[in-house]
Amino acid sequence: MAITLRPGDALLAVDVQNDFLPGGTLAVGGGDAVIPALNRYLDLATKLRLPVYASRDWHPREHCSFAAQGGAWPQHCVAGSPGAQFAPGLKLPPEAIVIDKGVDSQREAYSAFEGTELAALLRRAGVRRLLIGGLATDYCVLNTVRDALANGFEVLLLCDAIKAVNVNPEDGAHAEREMQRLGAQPVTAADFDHEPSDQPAAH
Ligand code: VGL
Ligand code: ZN
Repeated sequence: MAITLRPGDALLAVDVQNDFLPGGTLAVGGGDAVIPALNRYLDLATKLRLPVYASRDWHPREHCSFAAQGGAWPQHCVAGSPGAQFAPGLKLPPEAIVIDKGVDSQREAYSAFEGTELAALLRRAGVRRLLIGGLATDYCVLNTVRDALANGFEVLLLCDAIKAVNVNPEDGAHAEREMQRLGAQPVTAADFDHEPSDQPAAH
């Protein structure tokens, strides 16, 4: 099933931040594998002049999701801290649009759409279909995909560019099934008929 990218497509990289990578405070096992995978899609998006969005978890120091506040997670992605920076190896283009989420200390926000301008920005840019990858499959990717579909966007789930936390061992697998059930199309790089070396489509 060859997929041809076209105007109206955009790439969304979810929370590829140091704290979610090996060595970080909320490390996703093998999470660094999403970086080269996403870089291939970033390359393709840049070559085809498709817009790129990158969300980041951007919490105040006393966010409600942190254990010290009675939440479920160790402190992570404190706004402005090194752990909140995008992975240095992620080749985001300079024109990538950054979406901060989880900025309200009293609210959890797994989805990149929650409490952000993302849906409005996408509509304004004429985006109809989103290629979504990043971290973590069972939290922020799942909730972002759910909201993307609920907002009327088509979703191509980049299965080779996501990784799960797996608090329970099957969480990632369940999340992938749930996203498909909701209408996301699971894809990998081999499904695209462009190679990163391709020229932009003829105008
Ligand atoms: C995430 C747990 C807490 C995520 C964010 O980006 O998936 N997970 N905050
Ligand atoms: Zn968080």
